[in-house]
Amino acid sequence: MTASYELRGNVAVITLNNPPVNGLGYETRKAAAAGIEQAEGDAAVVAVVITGAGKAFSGGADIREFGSPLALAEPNLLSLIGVIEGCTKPVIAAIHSVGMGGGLELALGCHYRIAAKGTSVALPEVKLGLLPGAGGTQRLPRALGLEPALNMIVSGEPVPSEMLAQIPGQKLFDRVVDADQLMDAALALAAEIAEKRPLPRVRDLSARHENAEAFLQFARNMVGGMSKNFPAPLRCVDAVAAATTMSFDAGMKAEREAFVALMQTPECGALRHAFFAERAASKIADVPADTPLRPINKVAVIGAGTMGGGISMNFLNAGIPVTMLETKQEALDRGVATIRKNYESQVKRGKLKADKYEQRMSLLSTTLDYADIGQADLVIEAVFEEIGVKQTVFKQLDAVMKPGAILASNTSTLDVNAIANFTQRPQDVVGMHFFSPANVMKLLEVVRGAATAKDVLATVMALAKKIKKTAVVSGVCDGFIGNRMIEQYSRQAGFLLDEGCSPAQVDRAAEKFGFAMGPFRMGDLAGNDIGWAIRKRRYLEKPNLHYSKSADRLCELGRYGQKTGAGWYDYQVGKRDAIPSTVVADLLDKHRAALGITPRKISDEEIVQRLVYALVNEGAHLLEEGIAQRASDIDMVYLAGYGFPMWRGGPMRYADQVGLFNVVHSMKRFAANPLDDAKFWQPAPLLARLAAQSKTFS
Ligand code: T1G
Repeated sequence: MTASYELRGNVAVITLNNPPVNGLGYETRKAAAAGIEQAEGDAAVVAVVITGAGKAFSGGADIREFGSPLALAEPNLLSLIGVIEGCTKPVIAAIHSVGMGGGLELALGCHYRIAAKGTSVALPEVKLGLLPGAGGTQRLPRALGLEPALNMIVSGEPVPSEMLAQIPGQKLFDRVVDADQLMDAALALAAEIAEKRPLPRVRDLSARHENAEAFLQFARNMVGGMSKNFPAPLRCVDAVAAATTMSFDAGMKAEREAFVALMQTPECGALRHAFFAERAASKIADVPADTPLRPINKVAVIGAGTMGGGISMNFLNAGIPVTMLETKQEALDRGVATIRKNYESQVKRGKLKADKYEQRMSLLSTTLDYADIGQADLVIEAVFEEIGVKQTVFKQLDAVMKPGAILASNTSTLDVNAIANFTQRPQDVVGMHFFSPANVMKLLEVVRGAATAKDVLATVMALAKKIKKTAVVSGVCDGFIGNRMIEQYSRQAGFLLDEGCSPAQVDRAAEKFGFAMGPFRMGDLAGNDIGWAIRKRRYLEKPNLHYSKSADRLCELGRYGQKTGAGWYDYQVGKRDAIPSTVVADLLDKHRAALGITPRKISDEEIVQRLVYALVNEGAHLLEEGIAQRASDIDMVYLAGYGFPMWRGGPMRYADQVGLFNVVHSMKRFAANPLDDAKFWQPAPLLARLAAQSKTFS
């Protein structure tokens, strides 16, 4: 939790030690500052090396301290860096693995920097709704040059140290060495420069660019266009611009003001919430973090359709061999051709190198014979969404798969317990619900059956990280977390049409709120027939759960959406622009007349509240039923899988910000609407309880 101090000959070595990533928390900052002072006071010490224990040099400021007095307690990060930079003896940063955020800023305050090859270097503060607040916007442009520094600060993306070391004229790294040589190289450098004066300080350099003003104006235009709901990126540009127009101290002042202002923004709070939500989601309350994992070296995918192909690509991308199985050769050929086409378009767009494409395709094999997949460590079924078909497939899998293989279903709504019971090994069965397009969407719902073994869960959660998915555990219910909530959202969208809204009005309100796509444009994209099939099932299962019939009327006309050239909107051939449709307007007029409804004007505020609070109320039920482990998991599902605006942190976080008392109060109004669903708008007991106690979900 601190930093250690030791002497290696006449060099003092300070090792940051605050697992898991040496976040620069108060105790660590205090110990590091004390180490510098100790080195200064020891006449035998000629130089100082700062390095990090464990898996990182430093992952930056300790985000867990944000919002607490510790974050700014002295020595705060700025003061610590000032102590380092002001040290009368040379201080060398020996950076390995990860040097991010405040960790990189601390290194920039050192007089010399050595990095191990492959070290990931970044200033990711912008991803938390911030900007580097400990001198990064002033020192990095001076060390690296204006353009590469601005790109790093505005993108927040990590860059390998050896790539940065190749930038002509850069002063970021004095040396880049093999990881196992890092400390020796740092000690050797210390001996080399021990007596060298004046001590080189990044703050004394100037931020180089042949036409800074023009470049910065271009950057402002680009960044402004891409970050309309995020204040931080443009503030990053302003702060970096100060490095070219102001003195170092004036630039530092400007940076500090911007940092403190951004820290207060709701966007920063939401992005920090999302950061921790994503990491919390990977934890399963009753599955120990050190649960042994089953090795996954070979994967089989049953079904080479849109989902099967997309699922396969995730594993190919991670370097894991896949065997795709189908019932007919032409289905296999089609599936392989689609995967090839996807990769080729990535190569064309420069997103994938040609040799990587070939390497991935070489990992793909196909078969029509179940006997060929028996040795796979994991098999994922992605066949037609009908329980009878699943039964046939899982009985065959049970017969051929080796003992210990994980049997996963990509079902989006069917009962994973029922599927598990088609086999003699229900403990090896789990749901892995990918979202279409499966090779693009980050969300993966990991559906835990009653019998699913803990090591199966731990293995799938670790595998999800390897294939770059955001995995969230769901219990078994119809629709799991995401689709169960979206069903209530869609019901409200239908009622709004009945009561007088047009599809475009509802979509505009939802998209103004920040959804990537409103419910009707999304329906036209995904296919309105999918919802139609679910409603038909619902009418049989729950006859007293009423829906607007407008969507059924639409589907009866064959208006399934983009795939049929018309849906809630009209589409021109080959175009995806949603054009308001007179056919749909007439359909809705007739539909309302048949119901005896006089259309009324509905405000955007009511539209958004009914759509979002429907998610919140259903989410509260999911928490109570134990289907979702925590409210932030539900937020993660909606941020990663349903286009909920990131800067609002997710539906449950948004409800907390609005105030649960206010949410419940609005729900009372909706319950009084005879055309809505009074029963649905009864607040879930958990929501009612929290609201009454002025508490929040988180
Ligand atoms: N502070 C505290 N905890 C952190 C942390 C941090 N900066 N970064 C990660 N963790 C925790 C994380 O919550 C998880 O905890 C564990 O470490 C492993 O994380 C003034 C103000 C460093 C690349 O934004 O990008 O400096 O769940 O699963 O995949 O300018 O974590 O295990 O209990 O992600 O190996 C800027 C954010 C801070 C870096 C490691 N720094 N972290 O990835 O592990 S703001 C960041 C990451 C700042 C200054 C400003 C990654 C990683 P738990 P993990 P990983």
